[in-house]
Amino acid sequence: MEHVVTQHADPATQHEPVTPPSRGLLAAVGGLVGGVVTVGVAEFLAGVFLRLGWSDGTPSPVLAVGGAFIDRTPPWLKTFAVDNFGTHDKQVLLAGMAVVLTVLSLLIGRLCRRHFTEALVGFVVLIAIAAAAVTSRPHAAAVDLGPLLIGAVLGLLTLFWWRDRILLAAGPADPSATTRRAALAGVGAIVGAAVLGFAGRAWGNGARAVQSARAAFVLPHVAHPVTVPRGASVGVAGVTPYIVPSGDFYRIDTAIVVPQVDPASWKLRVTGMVDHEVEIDWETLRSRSTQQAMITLMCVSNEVGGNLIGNTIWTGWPVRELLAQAGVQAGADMVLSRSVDGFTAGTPLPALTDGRNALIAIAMDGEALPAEHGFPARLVVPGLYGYVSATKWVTELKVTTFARDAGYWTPRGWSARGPVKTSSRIDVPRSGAKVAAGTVAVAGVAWHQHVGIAKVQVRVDDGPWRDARLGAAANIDVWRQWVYEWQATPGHHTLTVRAVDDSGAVQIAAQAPPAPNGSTGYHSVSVTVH
Ligand SMILES: Nc1nc2c(c(=O)[nH]1)N[C@H]1C(S)=C(S)[C@@H](COP(=O)(O)O)O[C@H]1N2
Ligand SMILES: [Mo]
Repeated sequence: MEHVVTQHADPATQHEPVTPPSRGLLAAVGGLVGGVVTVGVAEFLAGVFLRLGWSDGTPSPVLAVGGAFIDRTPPWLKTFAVDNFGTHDKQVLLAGMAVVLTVLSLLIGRLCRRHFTEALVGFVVLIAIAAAAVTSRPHAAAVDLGPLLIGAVLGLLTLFWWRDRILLAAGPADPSATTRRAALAGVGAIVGAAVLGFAGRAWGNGARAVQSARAAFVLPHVAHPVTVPRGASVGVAGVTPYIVPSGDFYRIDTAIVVPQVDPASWKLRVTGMVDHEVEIDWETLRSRSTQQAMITLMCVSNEVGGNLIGNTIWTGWPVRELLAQAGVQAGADMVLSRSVDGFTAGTPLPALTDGRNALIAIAMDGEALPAEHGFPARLVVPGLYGYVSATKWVTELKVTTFARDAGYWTPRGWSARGPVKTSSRIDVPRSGAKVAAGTVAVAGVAWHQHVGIAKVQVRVDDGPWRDARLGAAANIDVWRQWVYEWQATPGHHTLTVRAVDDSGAVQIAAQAPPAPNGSTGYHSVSVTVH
């Protein structure tokens, strides 16, 4: 109290430009301005570099750091992210990066006041980390560093300018004028740089060209159209639709932003242990894509009872025909498929050549692949988890061996081979549901792709296993719906499901997590009957 009174009473202190605490804040804000200018300019230029075709890599420092982080994600963290954020894992990562960058920028700004050299060192260290990430991305070249370095220079100039013009501005008559000026300059720079960054990103990813290419897509004439068999659906509300609409189809990949691949420049090359390399373009693939197949695709990260699985009708060209054209050499046992974004999957060669419907797919559910599901082309192989087979935005098939090469997830703790396991899921009633006593339809799906489902059984509490009624199956590569008419009695009950596949093998009862080669265990739900 006394202090304040003194201040008001003394005309000298009244002219102090800005009081110390607000100076600290002003310094921190300067760091934020410098950070946003750096990132905004770099992101804008990254878009320009991509659009002008100067870069094939990841010139965006934000996407490069995010991508490098994802590539170093251990299995437990991947499982955690998928379980908690599902398909929003990328947005969560980007939001996390924004928070970390904001905090670091504020800290660097704060240092600018009394420890300018240390602030500059901190800034340079961050730029070096981003540079390392940019140069580690697929197809990286020195030119990819351009946007980051130019952004860094402008960011540095911003820090100097802020220090000289705002922080050290000699005591003006009106302290609030400095603050006003700082606020205006700061907000202006932040908004301007952010708008620039987003504009560059939008322009650079070429989404519009790809959207119009998708819109112009016409399904090729299919020799034998595939349809849903009568009775595939058991007709119970709440059961996952037999054909999952593309908009609801689960999405899993390592791409922070969905790759926008223009079919006009897309190519698929067959390389490695082949008699002659083959390269096909979009028109060739389109004209060959006359085969349809219904295939249930599934992620190895699916937990018991999880929903990282979907069934649809794919249109494409059998991989074996393209491989035959290239001439696979003796000794090869794997095809390493590669995506524009550097992702790879190692698929056992027999799965691609043994006559099953392994496709280079260009359409799902009768329409061009959505961008997030691999437009313009992806692989789908019945009987294998997606991580070893279903490469989206595919651009290369390298014929090789398991001894020499490994797919993306193998060095990250997942099995080199990923055949799917017999599984079943209860869709209704949901766990925790309250149902009325009497007849209750317990229903869901069961699958063992490329083997087929022979039987599904339901157990109430510790009672005997009872056979469920199965919906029709289109083929052995797809799931089956099932329903069990339960005579529910009042009280709390646990319902458990298990499946038996067409080889007679009963689903594995022991609980196992997704890593390294797919979860096992029976799915149960608890319900209350009143
Ligand atoms: N390019 C690319 N393709 C990919 C992946 C990826 O990370 N990148 N993930 C694979 C995995 S783990 C799965 S389960 C399937 C999922 O395909 P979907 O997103 O169309 O459902 O894609 C596969 N293809
Ligand atoms: Mo997956």
